[in-house]
Amino acid sequence: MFNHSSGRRWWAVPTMAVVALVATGCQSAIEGVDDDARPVVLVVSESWLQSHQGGVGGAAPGEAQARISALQDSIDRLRDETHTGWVGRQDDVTGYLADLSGGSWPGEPRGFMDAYGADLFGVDTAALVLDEPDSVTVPNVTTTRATQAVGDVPVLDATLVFSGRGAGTDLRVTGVRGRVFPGLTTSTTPALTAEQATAAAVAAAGGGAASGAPPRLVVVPTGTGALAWEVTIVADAADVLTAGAYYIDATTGDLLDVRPISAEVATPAPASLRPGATPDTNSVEVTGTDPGGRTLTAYGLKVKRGVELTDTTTESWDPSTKSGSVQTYDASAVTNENQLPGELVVSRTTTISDPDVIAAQAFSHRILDYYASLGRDSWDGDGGTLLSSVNFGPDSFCNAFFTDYLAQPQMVYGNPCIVSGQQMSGTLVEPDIAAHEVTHGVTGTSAGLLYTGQSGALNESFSDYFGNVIGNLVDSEDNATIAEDSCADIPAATPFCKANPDGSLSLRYMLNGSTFDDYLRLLDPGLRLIQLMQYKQDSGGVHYNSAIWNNAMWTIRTRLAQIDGQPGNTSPLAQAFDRAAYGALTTRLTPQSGFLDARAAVEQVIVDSQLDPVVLRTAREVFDASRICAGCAADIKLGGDPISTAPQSQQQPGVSGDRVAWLDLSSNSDFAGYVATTGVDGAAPSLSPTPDVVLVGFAGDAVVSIDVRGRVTRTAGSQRTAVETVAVRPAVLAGLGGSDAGAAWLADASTISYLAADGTLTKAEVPGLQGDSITSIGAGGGAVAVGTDQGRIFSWTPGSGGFQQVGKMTGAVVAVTTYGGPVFAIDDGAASALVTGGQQYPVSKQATPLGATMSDEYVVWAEAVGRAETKVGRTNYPDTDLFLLSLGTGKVYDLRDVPAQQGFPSLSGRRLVWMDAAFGGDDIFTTTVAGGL
Ligand SMILES: [Ca+2]
Ligand SMILES: [Ca+2]
Ligand SMILES: [Ca+2]
Ligand SMILES: [Ca+2]
Ligand SMILES: [Zn+2]
Repeated sequence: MFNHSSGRRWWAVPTMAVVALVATGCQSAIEGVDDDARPVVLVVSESWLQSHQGGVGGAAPGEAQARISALQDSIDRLRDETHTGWVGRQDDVTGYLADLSGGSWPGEPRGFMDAYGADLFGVDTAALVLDEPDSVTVPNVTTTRATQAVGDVPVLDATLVFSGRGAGTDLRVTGVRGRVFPGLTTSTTPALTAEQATAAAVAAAGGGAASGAPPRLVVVPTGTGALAWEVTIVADAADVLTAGAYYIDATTGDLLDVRPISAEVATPAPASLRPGATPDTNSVEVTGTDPGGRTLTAYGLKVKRGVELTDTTTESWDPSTKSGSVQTYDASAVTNENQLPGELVVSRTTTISDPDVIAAQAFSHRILDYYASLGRDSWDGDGGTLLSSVNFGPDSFCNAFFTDYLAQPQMVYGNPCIVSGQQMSGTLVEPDIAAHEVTHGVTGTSAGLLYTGQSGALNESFSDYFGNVIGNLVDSEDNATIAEDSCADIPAATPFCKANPDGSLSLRYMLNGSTFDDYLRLLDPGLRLIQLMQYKQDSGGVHYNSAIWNNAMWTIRTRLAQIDGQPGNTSPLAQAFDRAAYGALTTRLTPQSGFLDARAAVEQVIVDSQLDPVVLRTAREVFDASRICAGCAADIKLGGDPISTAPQSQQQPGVSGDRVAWLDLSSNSDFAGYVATTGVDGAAPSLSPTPDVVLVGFAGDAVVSIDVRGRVTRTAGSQRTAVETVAVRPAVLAGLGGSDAGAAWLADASTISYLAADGTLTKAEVPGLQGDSITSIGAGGGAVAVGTDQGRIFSWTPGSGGFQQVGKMTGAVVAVTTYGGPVFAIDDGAASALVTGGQQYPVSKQATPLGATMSDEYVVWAEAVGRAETKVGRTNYPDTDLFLLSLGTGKVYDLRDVPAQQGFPSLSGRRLVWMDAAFGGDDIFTTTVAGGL
């Protein structure tokens, strides 16, 4: 999205490592591998170790130690043989290596895997399909991608990437990253047909329909492997929970897994441009005038009715598959995203009358040409067709976006932005916007940067960077403004067209002066609040925080052009830097990468590409001045002790005694993830087996989770028990009320399930709903509270009677908590109230929907304390602090008067945990609250 984000992004990049520790002499947890004389050659995975030590997780005692010793021996052997400093990092899932680097081995990846594959990665060359080497994306570096297969059937999520140097007989392997799965022996002959599997997937989805893409056979890498049909289900645009890839066991017809990802499940292939194919013989040139008055030339195909806007003159055009063209559709008649792309435009003559149509068709081709010049085969690196739809939505839509969730990803442009009669912008079909959106497609099929917090800000920023690089090339300009052409005829600043220091108007300005000290510390409120009330806070401020990376990158580029004494469009140094930025994005970054990772990636590629030393020096100076450097961020006052500050988004924290649990979004979805659990000491967390959980909370010592299919699971120690299956959409809207005594969730429209600490399940109907829907659930002290969209508050003590209405808020109840009898509720009008002893007392008027919790002594919630501001503008988002109400004295305290948003508190006794944005992402913090307040 250009202005606002969608909660709906799916990325197809494998999950990266979560936690690891170095196996040195001081880590005595690993018996038999402590050898002070050895160099540290292996970073052991704490996650893998926890689940494989002492026989847990199917491993025999001692097996974990044996594996680690064997890996160390193999790395030592490799070091000895090559006399180079190889270091390995153990994979969290397989226990073999996830990353090997630091050395140099003479030969090709194939030979390397013959010699070392089985020992280091658990598979050898026979299990791999190697792609053609790519030496285009990063000059002087050769990247070779390999996927694992059983027979002809690809193994899901199994990829290794080899980096190397040199060519021909002088080729060397210098690094291997990724994950492959040993021990897969499943048969590859399906018992079910594709049709039977499709029917099973549609039934399992309970809605939606199979996409046009034919199901494919894959091996799901659990145990010895399970042969499965992968069926893509598409659904209504808003239905993020039904749509996804469904994996149907090809032998039994059982549903094995669901993943919230698009049809683009294939791993992105490296650039491998086919030799330019000949355009279709019916190809003709078309012309027209775009909304900015440019005379543009594009291409179409002669058909009976005139000229169809399919451009087959692109470098990615492939006549055999009819893919890789550029097409433009008219979406005037489209009323929801499901009907996209609309009608393929057919013009009666070669003169195109709709200015938006000729603009989309011409700019799209220019954008693909630019990426082809970097060695990329269309937007997806795999020769995909680039579709655009113009004239989408009402005039107040005011946006353009790149869909990566429809069966056929595409560009969508709204009309000029008019809100309440005021013209906010001109056309949105202009070069910067087009290139910005297509670059989202490039990112989605390469780094897969998650659209939240720092990774989301980087995702936005790379789109602005290449949007402006390409926009400047198209227009032969040298500006730092984004979407200035949309503001050409706007007389004065509007919310879309903002005033720049030089007097110009544009949507954003690259040289905005922001540094990391200006980082907007907002939380990403997660799926429930997005679906319930569109409360998304720009996914943690991605369109504000992108300004920091924009400013740094464009400053570097501008200085390099100045050194060359040329405009950016022709400066060799600026172009070399563009290539380094592209190499960093497509070969070094991962879904969770933050600003420091991105700086390191850019600098690594500059070094590997052997660019003029002035490029590295300039980049370092500017990154330092932008405060994008380890340890150079301004001192931030913290509200407590960090439990987890890993770069991914951590949401829905809960505490029970000294245990903490949360939802870890480190996989390929912005809303479904792993359950992470650890102690209040913040030791490395352990993760649930699959990243498909949407709700999590404690029920006593046990953890309760609800996954994308509505399956409720109780996990106590290593024991996982299926509790029940619920309708997932209403359950997500209501949320999961967890506590150290028990957990409650919505079993169906009016029935609440309560799981006590001992595992007992009790159900109760909420009476007298009168058509209300339940919008929040809280649990604590053995009681349950629910709130509705009409403001009604109900309370129930499982084991003694049913629900009773106890209170009424003015607006919809968006957060509710209880302990024993008293209930605390927050409505969507920012009012909070305490209900106790049959009375309702107003508490505050600036309460946020960012959660509430309660003990026998205190209530804690997130209160707005001002407005978050940045160098690039005021936001509509509050700064928040955790407030405390003492039930004993009635006093209210600002518990944590510290910068950054705090929210989603959870209490167990006086132990408090919450979500905190102090470090620029969604992290988990803890403290103990004093008594006697
Ligand atoms: Ca521009
Ligand atoms: Ca322009
Ligand atoms: Ca704060
Ligand atoms: Ca985080
Ligand atoms: Zn964007």
